[in-house]
Amino acid sequence: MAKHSIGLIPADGIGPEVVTQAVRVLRALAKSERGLEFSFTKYPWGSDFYHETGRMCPENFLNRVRKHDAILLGAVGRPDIPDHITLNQLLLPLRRGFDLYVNMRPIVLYEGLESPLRGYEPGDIDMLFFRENTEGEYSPIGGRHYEGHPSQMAAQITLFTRMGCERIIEAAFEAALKRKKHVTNITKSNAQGHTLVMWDEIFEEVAARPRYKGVETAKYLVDAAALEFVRRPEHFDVVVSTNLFGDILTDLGAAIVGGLGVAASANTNPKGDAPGLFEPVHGSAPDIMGKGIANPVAALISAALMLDYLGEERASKRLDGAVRAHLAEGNRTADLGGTGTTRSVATDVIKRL
Ligand code: GGG
Repeated sequence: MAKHSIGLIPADGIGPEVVTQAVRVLRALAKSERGLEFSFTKYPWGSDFYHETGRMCPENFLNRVRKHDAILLGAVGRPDIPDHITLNQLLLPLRRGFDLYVNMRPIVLYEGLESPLRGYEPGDIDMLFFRENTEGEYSPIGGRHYEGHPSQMAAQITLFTRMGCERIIEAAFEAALKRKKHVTNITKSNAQGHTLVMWDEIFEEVAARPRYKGVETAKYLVDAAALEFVRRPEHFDVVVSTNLFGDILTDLGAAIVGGLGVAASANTNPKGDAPGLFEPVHGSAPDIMGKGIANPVAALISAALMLDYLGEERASKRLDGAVRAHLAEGNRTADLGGTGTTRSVATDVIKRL
């Protein structure tokens, strides 16, 4: 137990609303958990900051937040600023700047929630997705040429390194050792015969290590994987994929377990010392911003992942349990069929801690 320094980047849209409630819940948890303490520092970065300064965050932003033990982020994006600016000036540089190569996203059909898939009961869908988070299709390498002219062109290099592939695949296998000893590899190596064939080869190499003896593997092309996520999601446990495929498949994963309101994520570097970054998978949802009805559950589960990362296993389990109890019995927000508000959901979770 220690005092944990948490950087808050609530950012845009419903981000500040869900982060405010997550902080309320964390403070309540600290009050009832002996020795658990937090200090929170809020950073006013995001789209308002962009309108004031021309940038989503200051140039030295990584140094400003490096001192924290972890960072809790809300959501990034606003309709009056192009999405490629908001994302490429804040969230992606944070992930890359701190080399947070693991984007771990649980996909769980919680008690009380209904899957749009027929015949699935709570617990039937329970995956842990490992999305590569620093390179691949999101590599910021490329440019535009003759912009605005009929002959204009654009190129964006999809860069995969041996180190990048190996370390995310290793992270997936390490998780599999603690779960059902099963890893599914998802690529598109029939079409992308250079990069993703290399990825597949590295997957096979890692799978063959004595340490992972007994871990079963499966392999899908991303199109077939999308089909199988809908047809038989129970066949997936630990899943590993590339940056872009992982981004898309985890939204599909969220859809089959109740929506983005419950989709949490952890961006970490298990081999480094930079702070982990925890964020709901959802975006800024400008259509419901300011109405007080955003679902804070994804932010709360992200906070539980953060506690686990900080070594606060007991507190993490308590928070996770309280959120699960809320989903099973409480008045959920409208996206999950209830009439609860962002604040009332957090209050209910606090009562159940
Ligand atoms: N909650 C973080 C957020 O705003 N995500 C929106 C988004 O577009 N994310 C893209 C990504 O995760 O790569």
